[in-house]
Amino acid sequence: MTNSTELNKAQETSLSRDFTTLTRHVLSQSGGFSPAAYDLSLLMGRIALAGKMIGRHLSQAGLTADALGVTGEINIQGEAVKKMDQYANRIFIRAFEQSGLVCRLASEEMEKPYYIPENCPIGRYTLLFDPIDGSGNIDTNLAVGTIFSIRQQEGNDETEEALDLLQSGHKQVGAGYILYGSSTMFVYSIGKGVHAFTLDPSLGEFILSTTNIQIPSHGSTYSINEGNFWQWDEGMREYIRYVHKQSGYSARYSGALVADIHRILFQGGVFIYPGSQENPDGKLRLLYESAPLAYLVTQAGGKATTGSQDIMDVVPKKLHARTPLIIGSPEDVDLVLSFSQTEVELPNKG
Ligand code: P6P
Repeated sequence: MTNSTELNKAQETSLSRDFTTLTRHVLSQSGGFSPAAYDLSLLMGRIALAGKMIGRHLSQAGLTADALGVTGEINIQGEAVKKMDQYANRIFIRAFEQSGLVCRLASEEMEKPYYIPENCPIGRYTLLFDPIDGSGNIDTNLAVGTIFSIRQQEGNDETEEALDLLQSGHKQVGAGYILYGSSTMFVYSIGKGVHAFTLDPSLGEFILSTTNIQIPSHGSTYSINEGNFWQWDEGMREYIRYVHKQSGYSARYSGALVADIHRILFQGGVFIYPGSQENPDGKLRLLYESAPLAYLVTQAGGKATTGSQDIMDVVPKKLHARTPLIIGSPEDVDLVLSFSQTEVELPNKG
């Protein structure tokens, strides 16, 4: 029989949890109630609003005429544009117009940055984002995500080159992702640890579910598209042969970077999208995919590298620059790197 004290304690815990909303948490993380803290909290709240609207559209896509499939256009990446990509990109634009928060949006779906001049005198942030990561999964109802990165707006560079964005990942003031999976989750950091929120549809709020996530030092998962095996260099092929021979490794690859990273953030392991003979820089974009995820994973105690340089140190030459990516638990990233030396010294795994 639960006595009233235990009941009250449980109710108190539940109430406290329900009031730890995303915007309140960002305020507490920002260490006070300064205008900058409020701006960041409101900005995160607008990203969350966009995520809720995208999640709602995804959940009804199968029942909504004209929601699925391709638009017939090819984006700057040379990829077929999914209708959902375009919808999600428009959602972000609408979420930040008249917000006074963000002066410029840079997206995988837009060749050039999108300026919101009425915000620029006030909103001193640039938001970089991949509105739907893994959109190939949409038509088969598999997990997809949104990735975002927040940088200070420096100068009034309204030229389309957005030269001030071509700086390293250390210039990020915050980053995160939204995972549209069995539940919708919002995971972010503003440099004080990594925190996860789960959408409570009955409240329409993202509620804190895991705080100060620490990635395990090692995990059993290796996540890579082995269909490209013969495209890789010999060191990467040796790594794959090594994990094939070792017991205790599992291959998991969803086709959506956010879903694979989310698994690794919580359970450990390594995600790899290497360069190939055809595409030495790999496939993933730096500014709105690899750099924000590197920011998060390193905040959680993990590692992220191109194979020769920390992702956070890479300075892009162009807005849609690509980069190879090896990211995850420190021991597992180091194991991959140990095969990239010319002499393969097999780690003495038992
Ligand atoms: P591949 C989705 O297109 C994406 O950008 C990531 O979400 C995903 O990890 C990767 O590309 C999948 O690429 O070449 O293995 O299909």
